[in-house]
Amino acid sequence: MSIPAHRSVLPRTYLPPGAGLRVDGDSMLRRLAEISRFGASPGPGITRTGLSTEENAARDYLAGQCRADGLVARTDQAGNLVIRRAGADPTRPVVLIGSHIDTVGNGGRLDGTYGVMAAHEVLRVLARHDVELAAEPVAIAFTNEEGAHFPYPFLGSLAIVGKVNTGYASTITDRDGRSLRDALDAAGGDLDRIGDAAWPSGSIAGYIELHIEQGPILENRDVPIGVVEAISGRSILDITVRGSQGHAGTTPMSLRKDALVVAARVVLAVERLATARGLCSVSTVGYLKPDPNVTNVIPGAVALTAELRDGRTERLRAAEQALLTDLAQLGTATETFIEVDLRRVTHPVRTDERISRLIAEAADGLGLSHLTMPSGAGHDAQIVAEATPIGMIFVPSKRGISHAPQEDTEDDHLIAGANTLLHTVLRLAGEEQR
Ligand code: HGY
Ligand code: MN
Ligand code: MN
Repeated sequence: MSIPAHRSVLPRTYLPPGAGLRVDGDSMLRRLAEISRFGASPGPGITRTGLSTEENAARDYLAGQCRADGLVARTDQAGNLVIRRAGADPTRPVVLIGSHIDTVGNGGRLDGTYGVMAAHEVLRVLARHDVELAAEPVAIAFTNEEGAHFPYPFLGSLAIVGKVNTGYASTITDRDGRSLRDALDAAGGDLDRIGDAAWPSGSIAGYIELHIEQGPILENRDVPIGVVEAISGRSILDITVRGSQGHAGTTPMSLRKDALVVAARVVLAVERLATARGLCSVSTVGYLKPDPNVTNVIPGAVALTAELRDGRTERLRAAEQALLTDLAQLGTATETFIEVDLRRVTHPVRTDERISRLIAEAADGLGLSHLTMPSGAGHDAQIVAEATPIGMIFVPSKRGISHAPQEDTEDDHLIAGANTLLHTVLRLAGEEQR
């Protein structure tokens, strides 16, 4: 019977007697604070976007920490940092653990990075106690999970499952025109050889990702550990509305084809998909750029993105179709041209029942209450699921806030999550003490 956590936070010394291995929470938190410096200025929040100089510096910092611990850290052709124990037998199957170290703009210090630093700490503990396991735990820091600067999300995890569309990736530039190719080069990768980053089929026995919940459920239920059962899928529609640019003072209202007024109706149509029409779980326009974006000019064009998410594929498809129909009708009614490029970024996935059971057992063994729940956020785990069974562990987010400077989690919950990851790895990798 697991003991419910207390309203405030878990007392730091809360451990059942004879608990066995534990992470070094203080040193993990210290390194988490240190890596959070990269991208922290000018602030607020952290801007350490994928393949940026800030992410490269953070990766180098972590690689240095690994080497100081006697671990082997190397950057693959996709810019992922792969961390292993020295002298590990490369023929053994691998239990992969990790997450991403890139952030959104003005993001938080924990999204992704917490899971990477905890995975590093798990490898440190196993090495320090010389624990030999049937499968080898390997930690990974994926790059560009968010796609916040170079709009190719999940680049790193797509690379290890061999699913990068290099033709499309070679067309990707940031909004300043810098190519993803050049940025990947600067990060130590190589787009032309990104195929080398793929892991052989069957070489990964399982993948476990520890992550902050980024929502309010665990905190509201006062439960320290979430066992994720499914991860939402995501579609992005890149939309361009083309009207007629003109003089804001002399153009009669009846003669205007104001692209921004039409775009405003697009934004409301997107919002209604999830609210009034209930066609998908959530729908968002997070990016919108009028052109020329000048006070006394009627916008001639607007670029915007609609992002739709749901846990069920058929609902996502229906929501996509409903929006496409809305946009076609809106273009006709307003005599504007509305172009749409539909990108199905991820499919909804379910996590592996056996790994989820091991996560729950690990939490029980640590005396931590846990809750089975879905993930509304997307994660590298749903990409890695193409190659191996996956599991995800959540810890509470304060006030459910994420992708914002206020993103935060209690230290005790961060430590509890890392210990749950450690004991799930021990179970999944099949402990064989020497
Ligand atoms: O957007 C997401 O769901 C994730 O944070 N990349
Ligand atoms: Mn995120
Ligand atoms: Mn994340």
